[in-house]
Amino acid sequence: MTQTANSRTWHERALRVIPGGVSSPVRAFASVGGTPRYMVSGSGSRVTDVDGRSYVDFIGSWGPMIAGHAHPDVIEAVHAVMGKSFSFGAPGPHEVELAEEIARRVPACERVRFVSSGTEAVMTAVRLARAATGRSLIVKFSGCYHGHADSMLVSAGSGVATLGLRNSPGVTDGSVADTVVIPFNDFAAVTHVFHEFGPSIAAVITEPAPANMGVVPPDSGFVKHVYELTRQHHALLIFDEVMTGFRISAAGWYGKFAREEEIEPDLFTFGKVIGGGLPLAAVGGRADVMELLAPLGSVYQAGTLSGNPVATTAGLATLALCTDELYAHLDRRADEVGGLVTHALSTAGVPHRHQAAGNLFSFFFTDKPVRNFSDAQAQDTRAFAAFFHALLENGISIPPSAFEAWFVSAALTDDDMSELERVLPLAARAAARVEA
Ligand code: KE4
Repeated sequence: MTQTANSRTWHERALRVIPGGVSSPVRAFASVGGTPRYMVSGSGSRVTDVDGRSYVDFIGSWGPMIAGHAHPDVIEAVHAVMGKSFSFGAPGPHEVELAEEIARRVPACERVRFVSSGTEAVMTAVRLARAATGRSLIVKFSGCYHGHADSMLVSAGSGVATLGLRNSPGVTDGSVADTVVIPFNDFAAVTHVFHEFGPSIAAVITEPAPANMGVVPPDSGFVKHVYELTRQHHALLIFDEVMTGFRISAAGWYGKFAREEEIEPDLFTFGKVIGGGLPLAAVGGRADVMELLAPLGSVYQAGTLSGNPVATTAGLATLALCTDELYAHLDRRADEVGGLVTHALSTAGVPHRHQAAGNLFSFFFTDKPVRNFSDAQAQDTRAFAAFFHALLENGISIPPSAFEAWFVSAALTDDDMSELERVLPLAARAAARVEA
């Protein structure tokens, strides 16, 4: 496997000052091996590394670059405000406009509070749920990732799954004592946990369609079942839509699937797309719950840069591009990519599962359905690694983990698809050689 010299040099230099050489573990190629590529620019559907090598990008900063890199509308909007200072530590019009846009798209978000990361949004949602109910227990599903707050780092997905960690040192038993973890898509388990602990459960938090163990869509009726149990037991339902929100529809998974099933979460967390690539996330939901937040209520939460004018402007400009036509286009592109990869892996005789939630999708290297985290962990990650590197060596950048979703952008072109189609047989054969 040839390394791009400059990425290697940069990585050696990074390792001397940054743990693992990265600012977020999943970027380190820990589960696929090799040296991460050091990226320096992006435009449309492509990113370019320090060696000047260009890649069709299916990571998109893990979701935010839904309209493509350096979209001229977003760049222009940010340029128009950044010259007026980046942050005031005071309220401003842009955050009001962004909150109004979120509430327009997701009417269940009667109030919105901005933070700087999905982790902070989840921390706030969990604290609110406990304050609103006076209860302690939070139920989560194994393989779902809700950021790196202590109470959520139990059988988490994404980088925790990628690194094969069960939990994290430094997370005390006390801080996870009130977190109950059950398998996703397990109707009996969620019924049992409410039967056992109902009066103590503050909330269930879930990715409505988990995408941090790879993409594991909910079985028909599962989310509704969870919702109904929360109603019966007066617990809250928190939809963690940091990944799905404003990506799989104008109103995320909620807009695409939940409303028609009359599922009304009490709280939501959002991130990624609403910041357009700048640090911005949000917690939103029922006014009576959200207004427990200081300064109206006594649930404390704060952030120096929360809702700053540059990040909110980038989010507004990105959402302005996220029209129904864009979502329809993303769905078509996602279907196209899924078809190309499935054809190549099938032709090479590589066992695989293509699983999708709207335009979020991933491939598991197994021939068995993946309905939960233990199914996902049973996949052949070595075959994935071979597939990953063969693509990367040939100019296609997919997430460096078998436990992540692929991200399509509206900037993908037919030429990008042709490039992918050209490289896929080679990558599929690389996976087949490992399988053999
Ligand atoms: P951040 O704190 O990374 O902004 O958001 C945490 C988070 C919360 N909830 C969900 C459903 C999420 O997917 C995330 C973060 N997603 C990962 C990608 N799988 C971030 C990538 C990374 O950790 O570098």
